[in-house]
Amino acid sequence: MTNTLDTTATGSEPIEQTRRVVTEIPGPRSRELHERRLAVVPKGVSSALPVYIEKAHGAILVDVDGNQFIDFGAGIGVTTVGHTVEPVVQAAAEQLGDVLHTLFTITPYEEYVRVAELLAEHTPGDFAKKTVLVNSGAEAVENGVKIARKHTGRNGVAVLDHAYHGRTNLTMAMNYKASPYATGFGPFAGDVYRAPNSYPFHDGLSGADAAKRTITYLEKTVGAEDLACLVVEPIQGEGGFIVPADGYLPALQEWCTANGVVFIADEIQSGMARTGAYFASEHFGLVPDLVLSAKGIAAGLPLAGVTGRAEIMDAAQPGGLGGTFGGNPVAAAASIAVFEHIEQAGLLAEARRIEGTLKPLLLELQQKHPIVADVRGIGAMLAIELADPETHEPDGAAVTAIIQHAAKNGVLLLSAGTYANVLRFLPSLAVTDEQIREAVAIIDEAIGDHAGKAVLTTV
Ligand code: PLZ
Repeated sequence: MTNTLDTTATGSEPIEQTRRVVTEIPGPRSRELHERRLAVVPKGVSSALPVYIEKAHGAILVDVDGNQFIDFGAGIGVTTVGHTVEPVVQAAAEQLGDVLHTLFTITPYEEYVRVAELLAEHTPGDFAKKTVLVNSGAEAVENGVKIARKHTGRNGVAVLDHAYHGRTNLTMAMNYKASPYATGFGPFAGDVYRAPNSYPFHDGLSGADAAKRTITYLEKTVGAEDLACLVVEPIQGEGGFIVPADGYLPALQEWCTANGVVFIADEIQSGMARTGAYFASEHFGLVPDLVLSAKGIAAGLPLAGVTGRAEIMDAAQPGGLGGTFGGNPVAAAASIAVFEHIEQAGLLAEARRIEGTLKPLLLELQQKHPIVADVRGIGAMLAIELADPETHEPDGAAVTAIIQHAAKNGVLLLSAGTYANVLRFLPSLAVTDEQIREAVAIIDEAIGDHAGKAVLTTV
């Protein structure tokens, strides 16, 4: 099913939706650009695959050497609707010519209001909701915490093991992993408490038992009366696409509600159609007090939001929330088009199609290669964990080998997990079944090679 998607809005040549490797990876032009970059961009900003991208469309990235990659990363879950999808490009282009910026807190505009209406409509819960728009996921987390503190008059922020919430000062303190996100960057924000999570593959606990462990920990080490909020990712993203055991999240939400703790769902990676629902909270029957969204809500333009119960959102004093670029008109116009495109193109069903094709293939890989120790995820947010099948000792080297092999063969894959031993799949919803099958065949080959080498080195 090779197709060529329309790129009329960009005026560029259509990009054939196939992988094509025409040079070594990275190619000569990428290597040249990389040299220039090393002179002017600090080491702290690294790149997983230093091939320099010139164009993208649908599920395909085209680099400066003419190589085409099937993109299983979507910019870490941002171009969920596909790269440069025509109605989104069109909406942003039109907005560019109308008005680029006024600052909503000086002179407002309709696009911001419309995005707030759409988020109110599509986040779980049938009650009055309000939204503040900001620029990035971390900024949404920061604002969610600000609002929860103001509403409750409490300071404590609870997070879970293996969480990831961003790179700002407060969010560095909320992440599980110190390196590379926080090492050497202290002092860190106080009043952040990290509790055990539910990680079925490793803890083997039922949802009820895992929730009991989390709640007991928070009650003993902080006390509910000092907690403003509990921030959870319904499916943990950077932590390794960890799907909690059944009943875990509802039990946490119930405890929050009973104790006046604001329950915040960080849906920055799991949200916006990726899992076959607008927000992953729906799969667990959650109705969060606040939902944090970013990444996929504007298909690549910088936009993020905090959406929640009107009475909580209104706790902040006039002038207490804002920022120069938050809810920028072009990003907001793109976001409106994203919502419309999800409906018109039936993208929730596409996420389910992707699960229907990819998950059985991953389960086959597990049958064939014992190192594929766990297969998990929902919709187009799937992962395999590579570990010793008996001891569950993580095998990050296997993930690195697979990613390198895939890149050389025109498939962009990303790792995840506290031990970098999770291979995550978060393609755009434009990825075809054929592209999925090609990618899995390449992974299969890479695991075989890696396992072969592992055997040779131990002989
Ligand atoms: N919350 C759940 O996944 C961003 C990080 C990329 P920003 N995850 C990708 C990197 O290495 O910086 C993320 C997330 C969850 C918050 C964030 C933060 O979102 O838009 O990157 O600030």
